[in-house]
Amino acid sequence: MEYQYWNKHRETMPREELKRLQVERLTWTVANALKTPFYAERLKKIPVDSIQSLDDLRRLPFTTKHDLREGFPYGFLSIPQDNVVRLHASSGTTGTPTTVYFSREDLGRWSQLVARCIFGTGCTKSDVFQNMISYGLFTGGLGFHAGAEEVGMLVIPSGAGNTTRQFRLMQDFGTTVVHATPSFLLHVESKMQEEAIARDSIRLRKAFAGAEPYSEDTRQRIQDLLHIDVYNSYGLSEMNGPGVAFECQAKQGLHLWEDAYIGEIINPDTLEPVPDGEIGELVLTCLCREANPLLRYRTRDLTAFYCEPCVCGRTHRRLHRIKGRTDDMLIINGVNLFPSQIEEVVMAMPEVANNYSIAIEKEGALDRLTVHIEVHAHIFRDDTRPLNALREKIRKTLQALITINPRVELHESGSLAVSEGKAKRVYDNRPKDV
Ligand code: DLL
Repeated sequence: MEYQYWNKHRETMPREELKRLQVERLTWTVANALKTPFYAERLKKIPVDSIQSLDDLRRLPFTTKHDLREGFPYGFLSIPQDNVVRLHASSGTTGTPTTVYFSREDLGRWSQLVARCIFGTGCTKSDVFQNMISYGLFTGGLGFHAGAEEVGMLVIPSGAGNTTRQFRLMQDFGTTVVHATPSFLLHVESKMQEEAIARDSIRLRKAFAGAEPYSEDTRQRIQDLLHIDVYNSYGLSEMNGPGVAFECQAKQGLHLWEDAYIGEIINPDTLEPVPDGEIGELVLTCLCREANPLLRYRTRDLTAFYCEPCVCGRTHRRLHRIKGRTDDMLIINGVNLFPSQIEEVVMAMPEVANNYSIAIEKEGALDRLTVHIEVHAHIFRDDTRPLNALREKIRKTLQALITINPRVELHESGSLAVSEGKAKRVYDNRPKDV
């Protein structure tokens, strides 16, 4: 396959050269961080001049979401506010939101990174790009918008939701590429069936799907149902937003752009690095952000590095698909469970339609896990045997994998709640300890 690069030199530079660039940018970043009220205090006792290599990075303290909240609103700003041209914020469903700030140059560097991701999937300026994700404080909308414009695509800023209007735009303007959360893409497919939109009335060929975890089976399902090529896209507001790591056409993991970020993977309990290739928490340091530097930020995302070089020729290491977040882990009757383990079973079953959710209740002293799953209409018939057999098959497969005996409830396609942005999959209804 012919791979295309946005910035061939940068993306394929020998690792030794890449590491030298990282060290150069790290020393700049540390000096810049000292200009923020937060790091001026936090790094007081650390001889920052001694940070001269990638190994020295480990002498710096971690930064956590809690720190960002403590520093809200301007504690992490390293330039005068007059030079800040934009802010974004995380959804902040719990507590104070966290904010990120950009100088004009930061915005330029960010859109270059997103353009690199988009171009690396084989898109060109001839593509018509429909950005079906929320604009506003969320970074997904404006972040992809700017990157796609950088590539020169025709950008349709449709935003999330309103599937009927999305189809109309696709048909009117010949959209070839979309960006959405994977759960919204599944919803789009269900709606296409419902509204009887003919596949050949749209020209779609690719999608970028990210902002929430999803399994390989879910990707496959979206690809097969919509007849498109789906690329996994990872990012977080604290590190700009999208454009942190992205799949290339080889689709064997997400290249972390190591000229812009240093990635470490640690054991979240011991805070020590895990051996190469093992799963742990991703820790990121941004290397080319002026307004809002962050050192060793604990993302809480669980992943691992692929150690072998990629066939595409890029030298930037790849991350595994995110398995979940350290704070997503559910403990059910003492057993640890990640929602992604349930998705892996459910989305691999052809009888299952495009949505599911997980509920946990307290029944007496015990926790009760119920998995609600939408299944295709043809399974709901007068004869309830196929439905019962399917329920039992799902229950057994789940139990074998997660060692918990779940209750499985099957629903007709389209009956579970859908979110336009990140899907809400887990409803933990257990009383909270006070
Ligand atoms: O979700 C940025 C983004 C926008 C990424 C559009 C990709 C596409 P936040 O709202 O700050 O930023 O949420 C970041 O979402 O720490 C992960 O837990 C999760 N996440 C993002 N991308 C993926 C992915 C944006 N591809 C948090 N797979 C991150 C799994 C993802 N989880």
